[in-house]
Amino acid sequence: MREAAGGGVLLACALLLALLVRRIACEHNDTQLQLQDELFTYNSKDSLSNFTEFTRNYGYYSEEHVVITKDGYILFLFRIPKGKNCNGSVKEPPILLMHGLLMSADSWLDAGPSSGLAFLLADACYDTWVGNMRGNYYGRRHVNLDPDTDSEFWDFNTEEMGVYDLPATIDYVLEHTDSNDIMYVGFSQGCRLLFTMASETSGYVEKIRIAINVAPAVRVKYTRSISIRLLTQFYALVSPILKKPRQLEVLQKGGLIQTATAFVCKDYNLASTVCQAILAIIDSYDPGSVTTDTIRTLFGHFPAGTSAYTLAFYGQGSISKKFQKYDYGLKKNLQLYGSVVPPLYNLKKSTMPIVLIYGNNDFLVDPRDVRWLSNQLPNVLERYEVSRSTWNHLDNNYSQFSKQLIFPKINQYLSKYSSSGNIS
Ligand SMILES: *[C@@H]1O[C@H](CO)[C@@H](O)[C@H](O)[C@H]1NC(C)=O
Ligand SMILES: *[C@@H]1O[C@H](CO)[C@@H](O)[C@H](O)[C@H]1NC(C)=O
Ligand SMILES: *[C@@H]1O[C@H](CO)[C@@H](O)[C@H](O)[C@H]1NC(C)=O
Ligand SMILES: CC(=O)N[C@H]1CO[C@H](CO)[C@@H](O)[C@@H]1O
Repeated sequence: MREAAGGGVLLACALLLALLVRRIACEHNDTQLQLQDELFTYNSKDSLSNFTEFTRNYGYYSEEHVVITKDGYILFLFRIPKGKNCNGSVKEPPILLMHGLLMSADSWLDAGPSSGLAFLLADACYDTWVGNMRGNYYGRRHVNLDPDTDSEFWDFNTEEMGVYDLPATIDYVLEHTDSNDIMYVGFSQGCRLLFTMASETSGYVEKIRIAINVAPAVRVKYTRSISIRLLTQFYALVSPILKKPRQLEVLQKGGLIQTATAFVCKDYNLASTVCQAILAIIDSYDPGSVTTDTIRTLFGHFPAGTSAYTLAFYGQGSISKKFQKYDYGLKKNLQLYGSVVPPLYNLKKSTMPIVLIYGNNDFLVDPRDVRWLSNQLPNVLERYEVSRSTWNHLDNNYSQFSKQLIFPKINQYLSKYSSSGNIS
């Protein structure tokens, strides 16, 4: 059984890498592209409801807002002003949720009304805003760049998300709610952006009353997931030679991983073994936590797309073992930073109250990196380890936001830092 799973892992891994390499190598081959496009269309039919449809399907009222960043990116921002099961008055200040790498606002709904964190928070009477970063399917527009034809659109990594997208989103929420600050809940990359923003901008730390960081992907020195190391380091290596928009946009919805998954599961008759294995190679294995049906759901919203440079940035981080700025190579580093080596981000500037939540068995965000982060930050209220020994990173999709394990801890701090508003 173990060996079969091991074989599946290798097969899946080889397939994903082969497809990735082939995609880049065959970019000029029109026949190849047409073939891929057919596969994409096939998968797109299976894609799930968008945020608005999802919430409304379950009887929740939600709103669609549009944020435009200083550098012209157009991002959808969603809001559930008050949950279906909220009896009392809406609390203040508003909450902003920020998704992880290759995810979107939908990841906060995927587990459904009984465990999706956006639903749980809205039902606990928080004014819940759910953001999106440039590059995913809700952030794939620009005032004058076309993501399909302009390579420049994809010229970003998490630095730009932290410097432009997050501040624009926060300012939008503050303006529309007439608040002075927000409460922030980030998952994985969502936390990285928060610390990037604090380091690289001024005036925003004061706008965060408290920040809850779930599985923060900040320093990634100890990331144990071999597939993620391979994938991100592969992009760190090839990113300088990528030029076309189709090469620079990676892992988009209806894209490569989804195609590969459907392909493997359908044609090799190994659905449960291999699909489970794909999850297991991305993360550690948490038996019984994610069912085959759940896997199909998960791959409907994930991956949601980003830029090659964003993946490359994580690859650089796992090589440099530091939380530092993007490495553009000697010449451009000197120009941009005035030094050959990219400077470190300044975590000491994140002076807002911080809670860190992490899993012991997380192969993407290792507990050792979370402990290191905790020691760098000046204002950590609590570092909380989820009490399930096999808890991993992708449990976060479905299990992490579950009522019993994560929500009570998040709600404990949010309710302490909020007050009952006068809107009923
Ligand atoms: C393009 O791809 C097709 C299908 O895979 C293949 O038969 C053909 O030889 C390729 N052409 C070139 C120029 O690589
Ligand atoms: C979500 O779907 C609805 C109905 O199909 C559509 O009107 C709306 O524009 C979509 N929203 C987004 C953000 O894609
Ligand atoms: C709302 O009221 C119902 C029925 O009175 C109760 O069961 C539920 O726990 C209440 N919810 C909250 C969030 O207070
Ligand atoms: C949709 C889905 O698969 N939800 C899962 C979320 O996590 C809980 C707890 O592990 C599962 O029971 C649900 O099935």
